[in-house]
Amino acid sequence: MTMNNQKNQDQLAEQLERKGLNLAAIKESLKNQVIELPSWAVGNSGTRYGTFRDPGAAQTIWDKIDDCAEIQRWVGICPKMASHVLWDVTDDGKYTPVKEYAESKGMSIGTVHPNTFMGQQFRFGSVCNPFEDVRNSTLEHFRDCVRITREMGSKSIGIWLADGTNYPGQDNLFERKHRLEEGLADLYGAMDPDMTLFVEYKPFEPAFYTTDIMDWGMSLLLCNKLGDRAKVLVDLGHHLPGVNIEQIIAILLDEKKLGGFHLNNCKYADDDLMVGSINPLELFLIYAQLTEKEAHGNSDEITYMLDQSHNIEPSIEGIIQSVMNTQTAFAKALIIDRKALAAEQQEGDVMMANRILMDAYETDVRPLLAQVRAEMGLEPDPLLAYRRGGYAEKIVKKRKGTGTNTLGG
Ligand code: AFD
Ligand code: MN
Ligand code: MN
Repeated sequence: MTMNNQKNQDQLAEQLERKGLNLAAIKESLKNQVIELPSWAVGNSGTRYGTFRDPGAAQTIWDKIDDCAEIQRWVGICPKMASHVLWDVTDDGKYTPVKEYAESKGMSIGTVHPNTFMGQQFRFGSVCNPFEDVRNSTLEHFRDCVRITREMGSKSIGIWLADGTNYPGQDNLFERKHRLEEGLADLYGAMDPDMTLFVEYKPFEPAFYTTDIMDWGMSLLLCNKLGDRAKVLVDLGHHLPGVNIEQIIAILLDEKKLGGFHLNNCKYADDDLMVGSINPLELFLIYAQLTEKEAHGNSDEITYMLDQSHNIEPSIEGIIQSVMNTQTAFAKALIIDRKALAAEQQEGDVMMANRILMDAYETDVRPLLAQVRAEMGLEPDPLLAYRRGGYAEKIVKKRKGTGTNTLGG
């Protein structure tokens, strides 16, 4: 560490000591942060208007593991890849080789996501579908996902249902709720005893009149009915404009029913942009709840995943920047002067309480993060280091012409 850096570190340590905070403990928290990388984000992805294909984009689950391992090489806090079963299929339907290949690359498989929205049979939904044969085929898929989760060595299943209706009168809403509860109970009962189910919610899209799991309240209702190993999954892009997400986080944490996050950012709807790129203050305020001492009870059991769609930026670069943005929000939340904040809250001094919180948000934590990365044996700027590493050029050559990896067309 250079003299100047050491001086900065000492100054920072003193500032933090005055707040009753410990620099070494903060650095430890930052080193222990874990974010699962989404297998479905490293390949080509697009919108319903089309996909801009990048040469070299991952095609197979093996490519995806390679790309995630490359990201992990530079960021150091993403040792797991979350999988989406129907986008990560193997030729022989066996997944133990996937676990072994991931391990050979220093990775492991994180949360496994069933896929109940791509098949033609899901026109009117999956478990909420009015036709029993579709509901039954969905339950079969769920059971296969439990097997895949087990073979991949994962302990968590993340379920997002696109189920819903488009028109008033289309279906009986009471019956849809009953089908939903029965279907999820079947999945929950099929899980191994050491598996956890994350139940994701979303207000609309692809259904536009009702979505069967439309908000955090419905997800919490279902999780409470299912049992201790069912928890709410909060996708940051799944809230109508203006919803206070950090308040939802505080409630779910207090109920010990926050299972995890799909991290992304949005401006208007489920835009799946880089987390922290549009509204970094919101991300900081979410981490400010996650790092409340009362939350510590189960905040280390929470699963953080990116869930993003990189349509115009190179996927790997978008993911690396997203990880860095999440580290920034977490670091800023860790340096909040909690003692002084609590005192001003008890005094009812609105101005000073807000100022103390915003003081942490306004702090430049890049030197702290650079130091943490240095102590982890990593470059201070993972994105620039990745660019210098030459991986992007390598995969273009290696994957040229495979699958849909052709420019334009
Ligand atoms: C879409 C859905 C939801 C889901 C993700 C991966 O909106 O967020 O988690 O696809 O299946 O973004
Ligand atoms: Mn999601
Ligand atoms: Mn989404």
